[in-house]
Amino acid sequence: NRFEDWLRAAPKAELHLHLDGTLGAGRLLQLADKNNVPLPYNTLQELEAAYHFENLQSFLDLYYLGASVLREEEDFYALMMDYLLRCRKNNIVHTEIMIEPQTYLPNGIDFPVFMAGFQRAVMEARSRWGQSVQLILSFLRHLPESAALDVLDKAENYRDDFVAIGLASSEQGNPPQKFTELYRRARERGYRLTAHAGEEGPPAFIRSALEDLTVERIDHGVRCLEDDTLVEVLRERRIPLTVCPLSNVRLCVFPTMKQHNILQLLARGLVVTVNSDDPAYFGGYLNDNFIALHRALNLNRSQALQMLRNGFEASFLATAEKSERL
Ligand code: ES4
Ligand code: ZN
Repeated sequence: NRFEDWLRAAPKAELHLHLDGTLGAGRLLQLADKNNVPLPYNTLQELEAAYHFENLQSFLDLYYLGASVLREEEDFYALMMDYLLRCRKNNIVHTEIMIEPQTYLPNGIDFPVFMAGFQRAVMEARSRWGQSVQLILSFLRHLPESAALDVLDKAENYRDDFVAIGLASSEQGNPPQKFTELYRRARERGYRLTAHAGEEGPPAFIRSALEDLTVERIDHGVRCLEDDTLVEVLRERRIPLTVCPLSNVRLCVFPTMKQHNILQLLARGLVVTVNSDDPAYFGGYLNDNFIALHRALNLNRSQALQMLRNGFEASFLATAEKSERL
């Protein structure tokens, strides 16, 4: 297939990826066994049968359980290295990876353990094949802002490892304005700013992320189409949306891929990008997301090329580094 071959070969940027979302079922069970972490699933069949979600929360319950098997530096190294090798296979030349310390800290795993594993894998990929990688320090919004502030302070020892902060987890009941002080401090410390908004939450959450948190881009943001004035703000300010098609269908944000609104977002002049979110749970890496759009929505080359270019424009690379890629 000509489109698919062309797409696979095209250089890409990925901007919305949770590292814990790349933990495949096979490695998950292997690490649970190695680290003596008890799970309610004992076989690959049992575990994979659980990969059916009704909404974001039903997914997050399995996702946090899965991540709890990560315990030792070598586990974090292996997880990061597996994903970076996937980048190479998918021609993802630049990637921005969300790391969520609040998933590991309750298990007694602290920054020195997971950061050592992540840093070693990233350095290897940079030196072995010139992979471009930036890390995003992502906070869990179902937890209090005070907990996030403590993590931001802990991350000061790793300030150079993170380009930005992000905000993920349960959107319903946890509006962006809950984290106004976190974003104020992060901005002061020179972090770039992004946040999940408008995946399950209303357009008002996208507005709050822009106004209260002063984010430069929005993760997901697909519900913006419910508010014409908001669409105009996003278009005018060229605020990128990191859209995750397979994720949205698996989490029932849209009933099927044919009903996804990504081409409407693009037609409205928004800076739309394509991303995989949690590829091990949602049935595909970045190339699979583009191919699913081609099959369901007849995504054509010019639309795909626009979104590929948007990926580099929307990245947190410095302007000089961007122009080399574009
Ligand atoms: C997530 Cl799809 C999604 N939404 C919000 N938080 C998340 N964490 C991992 N995947
Ligand atoms: Zn996400």
